[in-house]
Amino acid sequence: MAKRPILIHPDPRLKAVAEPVGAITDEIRQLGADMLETMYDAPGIGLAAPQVGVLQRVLVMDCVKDETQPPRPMVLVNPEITWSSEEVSTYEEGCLSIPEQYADVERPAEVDVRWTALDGSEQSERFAGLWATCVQHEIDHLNGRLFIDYLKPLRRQMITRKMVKLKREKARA
Ligand code: K1U
Ligand code: ZN
Repeated sequence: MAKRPILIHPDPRLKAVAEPVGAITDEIRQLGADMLETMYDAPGIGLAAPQVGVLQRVLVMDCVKDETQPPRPMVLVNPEITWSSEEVSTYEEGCLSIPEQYADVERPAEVDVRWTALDGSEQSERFAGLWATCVQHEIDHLNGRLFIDYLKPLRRQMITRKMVKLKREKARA
């Protein structure tokens, strides 16, 4: 396993629509393992392949927050939302590609998701709570959408300016 660098907004790769994965290869299994290591190290509860510069439809997540519970690392290939609840919930979201910026985002409270697992099997599950918020945030990444795209233009611009400044400072350091 290897940690991969996380892209910081703005970056054209974070605005691109990722390509479906054709087959589960060793390269995809390696990508999943590297993404989990990168996510746990950050630390984060999710990560999508475009955030590490790979424009393929792969995401990882583990939303187990209670440290007395065992971790649940998940790798979802070609995930698709097949049902969304009418009920919505609001969560103060963050993003590893937009460090230290948080905002309330309203999304369906529950979603059904279908995906391919790393053993090639087809899976589906209903997600609720933080898992539902996270899987929708990560699928948005696969479609080139960031949580700040749900905000009013002025707030989005302010956050983007802060990120441009942060990237400039990081490049100088
Ligand atoms: O996709 C990402 O950028 C990861 C992001 C996922 C996410 C967070 C909140 C709501 C929806 C999706 C993060 O993991 S940000 C970091 C974070 O939330 C966290 C970090 C440490 C402990 C607990 C949470
Ligand atoms: Zn994110």
